[in-house]
Amino acid sequence: MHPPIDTDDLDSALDQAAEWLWNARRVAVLTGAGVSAESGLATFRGAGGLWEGHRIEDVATPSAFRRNPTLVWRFYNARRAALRTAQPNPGHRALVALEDRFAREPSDGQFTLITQNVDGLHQAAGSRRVLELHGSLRRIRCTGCAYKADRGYEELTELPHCETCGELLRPDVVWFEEMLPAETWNEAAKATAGCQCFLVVGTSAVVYPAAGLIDTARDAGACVIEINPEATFASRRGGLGLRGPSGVILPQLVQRLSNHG
Ligand code: BJW
Ligand code: ZN
Repeated sequence: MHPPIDTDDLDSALDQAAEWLWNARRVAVLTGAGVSAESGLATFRGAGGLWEGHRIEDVATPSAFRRNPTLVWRFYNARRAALRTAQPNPGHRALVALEDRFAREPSDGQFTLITQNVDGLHQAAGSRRVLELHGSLRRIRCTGCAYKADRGYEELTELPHCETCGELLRPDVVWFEEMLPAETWNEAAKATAGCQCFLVVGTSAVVYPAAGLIDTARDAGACVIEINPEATFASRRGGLGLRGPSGVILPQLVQRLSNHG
């Protein structure tokens, strides 16, 4: 692992990051809400992170849903409504360009995009291999039977119920205290342990087990690059910090990489 690099010099940090990527064949990326901030979507924590005065921990748990499903559905319906018009930003598109580059390596090349986001904007931008750790706002599922469906971002009733069994429907996302989808998690852990370069983009890195992937990458000897306007818990674990919005920094990084060599 590389010692922490505290640099104000974005230019040389970008050169270093491009050099690491140039030498890598297998790359994995972990994204969080910050990558969609420039698409107009709110992040969960920090300034503007509260929804109508509620912390995410108060609306994204099974107990919150049992206590007040109408409140929880209001939160999710508002976010689903915002996604009807939200568009991918240059950060999402730069990750597509990175995938194009690494996934087409003749041998052994691999690019894995691991996201904590449920907004589908990576796929909308054109990313092909996306591992959604925390589910998707497009999908709903029944709390009483096996019904599950992709309903896109169509408007649902205030408190939607299952047409088959009559029980409450819920968003197919992962709340606190719930397990992540096992197969997706295993794939993410495997890609992280096998990568040579790991990018951490737009996440506060406080939510586990996703944040633990940063340690997995570091322990496996990967170069870790964080892209975030702020220092985070990920920064404390060392690696290279590229300070700035991902919609600006990621395209610059891709540009450096194509100029390299
Ligand atoms: C920009 C930017 C720009 C802004 N460009 N960047 C101790 C150890 C291990 C685990 C635990 C523990 N204590 C408790 C736990 C368990 C818990 C947990 O981690 N809690 C912590 C908060 C302490 N984890 C769980 O419960 C998980 N399950 C689990 O562990 O199962 C086992 C278990 C079973 C039974 C009992 C207990 C455990 C599940 C976690 C599920 C998280 N779900 C959510 C909601 C998903 C649905 C939804 O979207 O509504 O996932 S919570 C929320 O946080 C959401 C996000 O994916 C996740 C992470 O947030 P993210 O993406 O990092 O966003 P922010 O807002 O925090 O940060 C944004 C960043 O962007 C900031 O850094 C900005 O600076 C930056 N930024 N503009 C780039 N333009
Ligand atoms: Zn049902």
